[in-house]
Amino acid sequence: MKPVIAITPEAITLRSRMDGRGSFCGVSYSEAIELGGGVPLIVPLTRDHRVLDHFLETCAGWLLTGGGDVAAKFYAPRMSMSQRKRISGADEVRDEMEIYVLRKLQERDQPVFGICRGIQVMNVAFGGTLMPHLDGHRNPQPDALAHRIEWTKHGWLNRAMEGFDRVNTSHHQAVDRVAPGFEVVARAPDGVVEAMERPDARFCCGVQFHPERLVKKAPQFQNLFREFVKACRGRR
Ligand SMILES: [Mn+2]
Repeated sequence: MKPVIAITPEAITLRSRMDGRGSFCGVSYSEAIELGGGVPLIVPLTRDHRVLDHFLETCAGWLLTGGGDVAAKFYAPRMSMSQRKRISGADEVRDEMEIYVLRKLQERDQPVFGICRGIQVMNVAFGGTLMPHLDGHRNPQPDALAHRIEWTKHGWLNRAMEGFDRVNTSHHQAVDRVAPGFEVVARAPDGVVEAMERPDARFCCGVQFHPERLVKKAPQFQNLFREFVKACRGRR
């Protein structure tokens, strides 16, 4: 049996629809899970713990995807107005849902992989903070290997990517103070955190770049999903 991987979607609003609030998940995420040997399952946006507990029970691992910014109240309740203005696309239902799921996954030692916003909400869920805005990390081409990374520690991610050191970049926030229990494993040349992992977990990793957009371009990115799905095997 292939492991079922829960994927969290992005909250979006379509003004053209009466019931405009909905969820969206780029097909590149589900395709990357399929390529990695798993079965993707896009979960609903909800903060109902009974519903989330059901998916925690029935899915082998979770993939946290990109999207809007995490609301400031979850990591910097006293943030200045000028900084707060840089935050966009925050959805508190998604924030609360992912923070709840992350803490439960930690308790259960179940695998989780966070991409872009995923690494950021992972850091927030365990007590870290975010930079509300930074320049130089937005490249309009989704699969351009736009900047280098320097691997600072060996671990899951470095091994899976065989030390490959060029990534795409499509973010305006980043991890600031790193949550206790996590190790930064890769940084951009300007010092921005590009990957981190929790050494004592079965698989708890986050990347600031978008490997799902590069799986067909370089095998190292596909390896990330294969290793993640492999870590999920053996769990329901
Ligand atoms: Mn970057």
